[in-house]
Amino acid sequence: MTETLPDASATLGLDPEETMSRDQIESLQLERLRQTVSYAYDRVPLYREKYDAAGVHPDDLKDLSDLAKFPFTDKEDLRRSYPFGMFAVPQEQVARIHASSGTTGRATVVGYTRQDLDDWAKLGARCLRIAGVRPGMKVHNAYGYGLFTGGLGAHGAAERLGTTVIPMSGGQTEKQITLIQDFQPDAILCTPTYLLTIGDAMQRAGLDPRKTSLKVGVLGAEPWTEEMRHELEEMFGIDACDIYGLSEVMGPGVAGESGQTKDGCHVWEDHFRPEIVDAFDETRVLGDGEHGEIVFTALTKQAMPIIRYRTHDLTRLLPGTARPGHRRMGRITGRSDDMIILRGVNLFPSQIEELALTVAGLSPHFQLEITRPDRMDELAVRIERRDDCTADRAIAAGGELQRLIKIHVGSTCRIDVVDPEALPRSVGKLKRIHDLRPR
Ligand code: DLL
Repeated sequence: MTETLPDASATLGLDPEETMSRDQIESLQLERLRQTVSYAYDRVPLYREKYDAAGVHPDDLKDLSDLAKFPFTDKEDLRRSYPFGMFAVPQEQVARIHASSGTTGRATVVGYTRQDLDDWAKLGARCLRIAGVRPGMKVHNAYGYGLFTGGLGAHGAAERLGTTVIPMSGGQTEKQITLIQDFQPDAILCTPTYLLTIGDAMQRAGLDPRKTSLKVGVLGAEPWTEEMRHELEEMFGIDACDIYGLSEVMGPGVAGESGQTKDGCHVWEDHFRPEIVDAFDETRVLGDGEHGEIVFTALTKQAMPIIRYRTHDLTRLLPGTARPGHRRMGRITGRSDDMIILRGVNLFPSQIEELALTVAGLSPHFQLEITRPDRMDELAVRIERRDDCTADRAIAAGGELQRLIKIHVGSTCRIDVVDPEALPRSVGKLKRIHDLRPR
């Protein structure tokens, strides 16, 4: 008998659903979709009221495309149901609660049963594994622990994969650096801007981030660009992969990027059905490849079913590559509520990041300030020069960025190039936009 080589899925211990064909995934989705919509209708008054008012019933789901007949769910629904009105199980079956503070209004609260936590860990582990993290590796987790889903979500994922987890949480940058040097982790989990903060702090302390033991970064929770990937990979000599998720839909691990193809996050479609809708007319469901807002339906959640959740994240769906049965998301270009409309021109912070990182002498540390001095909105980009860029050269670099923004985005803005370390650093999700317009 000839010996056959074990295939990649057996060697890596992939979940069987990861290697399903598109057809298999879609029939699983339909079965799960019918179950979850009936489950939500029977157990959560908000869904029943919405569906009755819209004249739809779970029995109307004959096909995946029938999902478009059902109303959306949004953050406001969660706020109105504060704290536990969206839960579908009695409290004693809720094993954990997370909440996001949000900048305005009430927190949005989410709950998980034991089974939900188990699914979350499994999908998070998939994201780490597809990025290149392996059982037995040491994983430094610098996502914030607590009510934020990042820390505990990534923790569960890393444990499930069989790694040694270092639960550092966010902040205390000096201590992060000490532990990275002393514990010699193979992988780091944090936001891209926090990794930048750590790298910067290392360089200032005379340490070379390329000399750490780190090989992989699994980075997410905020928008970032290919230029930022390049910056971080160069800075640390690592592979930097994306991980996407949101609390309302589960937390980190809804989608993860392959370290081999680095071409966007695969949505784990055995557990989530994504749709893209027109960001300005949500009644229009768009096709694969078209840009719009991504909407998610969780197919297996018990404690808090979520159907057609409006994320406000702008992206598109692309065919799967590393996991062909699961579609990929393009990079999130921004959130529809983070879009700056400057004299009629739409602009996202990620466009500034992309352009700034092509200008020699400018660093990735920037913030956007919107003011309204004379009834007209003005945008100022405050950006740090790099250490090796003199203050004189920085003026020219600022002029170059201004020119690029005018050409590529179409907006005129002021550029203030400031000294290194003049801007606040992120320890988690970075707030790039400072809106100083009168309310
Ligand atoms: O940020 C979950 C998470 C934690 C994802 C750690 C990845 C890593 P929320 O606090 O509810 O949950 O924020 C969700 O963050 O709607 C996006 O706007 C943004 N976001 C999350 N991941 C990415 C990403 C977590 N990879 C919101 N790229 C989402 C761009 C992201 N934006």
